[in-house]
Amino acid sequence: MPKNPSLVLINPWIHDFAAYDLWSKPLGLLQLAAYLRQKGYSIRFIDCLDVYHPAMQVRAGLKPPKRRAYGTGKFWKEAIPKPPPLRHINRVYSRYGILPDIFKEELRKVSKPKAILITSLMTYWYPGVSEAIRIAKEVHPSTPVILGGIYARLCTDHARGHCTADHVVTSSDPSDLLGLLNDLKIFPDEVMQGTQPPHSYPAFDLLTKIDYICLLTSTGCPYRCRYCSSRFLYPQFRQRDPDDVFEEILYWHRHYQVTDFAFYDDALLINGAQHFVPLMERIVSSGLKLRFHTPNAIHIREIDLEVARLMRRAGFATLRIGLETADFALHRVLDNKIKEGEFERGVRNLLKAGFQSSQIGAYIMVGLPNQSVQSVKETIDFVAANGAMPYLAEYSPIPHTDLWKTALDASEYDLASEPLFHNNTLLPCWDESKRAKLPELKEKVREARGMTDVKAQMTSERRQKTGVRS
Ligand code: B12
Ligand code: SF4
Repeated sequence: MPKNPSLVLINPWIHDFAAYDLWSKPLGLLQLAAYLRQKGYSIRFIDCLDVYHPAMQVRAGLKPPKRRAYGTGKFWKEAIPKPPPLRHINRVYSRYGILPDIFKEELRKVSKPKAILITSLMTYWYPGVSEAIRIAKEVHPSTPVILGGIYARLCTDHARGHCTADHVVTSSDPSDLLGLLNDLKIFPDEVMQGTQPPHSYPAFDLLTKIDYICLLTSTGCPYRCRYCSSRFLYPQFRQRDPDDVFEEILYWHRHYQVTDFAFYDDALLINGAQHFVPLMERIVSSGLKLRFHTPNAIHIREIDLEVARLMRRAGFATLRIGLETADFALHRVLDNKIKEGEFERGVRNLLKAGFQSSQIGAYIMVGLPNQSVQSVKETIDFVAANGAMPYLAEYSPIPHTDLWKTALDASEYDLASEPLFHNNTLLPCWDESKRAKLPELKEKVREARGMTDVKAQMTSERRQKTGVRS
């Protein structure tokens, strides 16, 4: 690697009321880093969310963020003033990540980079993106800044108007970025010619420390749920060769001793016989001791007993299921991904395969336009009654989704011109009276989780007494 890399890639801060590292890594940016390295560019990666940044560890008075199971945990954080549109929210707003002066020091380590590339994720996290761009431009005023990622794609006009990037890229095809770099006369470094990057997988080796690897075995999703932007972001559903995914897993395990892997797929289990099952069979027969997680949720209807057993044997440690609601009339309006009886059957298969209730979480959407509080309560009961753990997922309205227009009509916020109002913490599509019930719903979830735990323990004790193996 040359001393002075030509491209700086930035994973910006999160500005929000809450943020948690739930296997959260800038996978898109790390994919680009790998691609650009292969094309001969030299890269400096600056991760504003780096939990292990050496300069943060030695700063007096800072308490290191607590890390939890399987590589998840807290970020560094510093309270900051709320942006004016969020002033009325009675909660502390923070910048999650490293301190701005440490970020500046990182930028200064590279003299005259040829371009600065920055990613973006949630639409309502754009203030962290803007701040990072502003500082990058202060330090390197003559370097072009290129913004890409999910916010840039979902709110392109806003990004062009509010972030001071010189270019906003809306494509998910890395060759379009290459085209832009060529137009800007930013070519691969001569010094890199002939040197081989270590691998072609997303460049997790650029992180200070790898706690886990995020995997994408497919892009897109064959479903068309009205609240989701998967179809807009990835119009085609494409799956990778399972052997190639297996090699990727093996690479990180062998070279970096990684044991935790989180799937980012929108539709991991679809077309399972050709995709998921062969991948898991290879994992099982390799004898590797790995743990898998599905923070982005999986489709319960795909989990028959064979799949459940395979998941268990392969090492799935935490599962999240996209139930959303137990109100099937609402499902028929919003999506077509689950029918009556499928959740019960899938959870039964998982329990039969030996998963504990505590490992099976079901996401329940809260705050959808026209959704009642009662329907959320009934869904919590439904999940608990079936031996799974309820997890509330507050609805974030997303531009370019089918439900966007309904969300605009239902919300008292100006969602169209201010992405800060997409923040799921606001429950922007519920009125004040329904919002006031959120603490009650959270309490109900806590109780339901406790009950499910107790029930699971009793079942296991009963099984032990009667000699039934779990
Ligand atoms: C994994 C994931 C998560 C993870 C965390 C991910 C992380 N890194 O932190 C978890 C499970 C924790 C999560 C949580 C949530 N998520 Co989420 N998540 C995703 C998901 C599935 C994948 C993101 C990803 O990495 N994609 C893969 C990479 C390869 O794609 P990419 O980043 O877009 O990068 C490509 C391009 O954009 C481009 N690119 C990227 N950077 C750059 C930079 C430059 C310079 C250039 C040129 C190009 C470029 O190149 C890449 C290669 O093609 C997306 C949906 C999706 N399919 O993308 C939803 C998504 C981002 N999440 C969404 C939502 C709604 C949520 C939740 C609100 C759900 C909930 N109600 O609880 C929470 C919010 C959490 C919070 N704290 O606020 C929404 C967005 C909402 C919004 N308003 O922005 C999405 C779009 C899904 C949806 N429903 O439509 N999420
Ligand atoms: S199944 Fe999941 S990823 Fe697919 S469209 Fe529905 S919500 Fe989006």
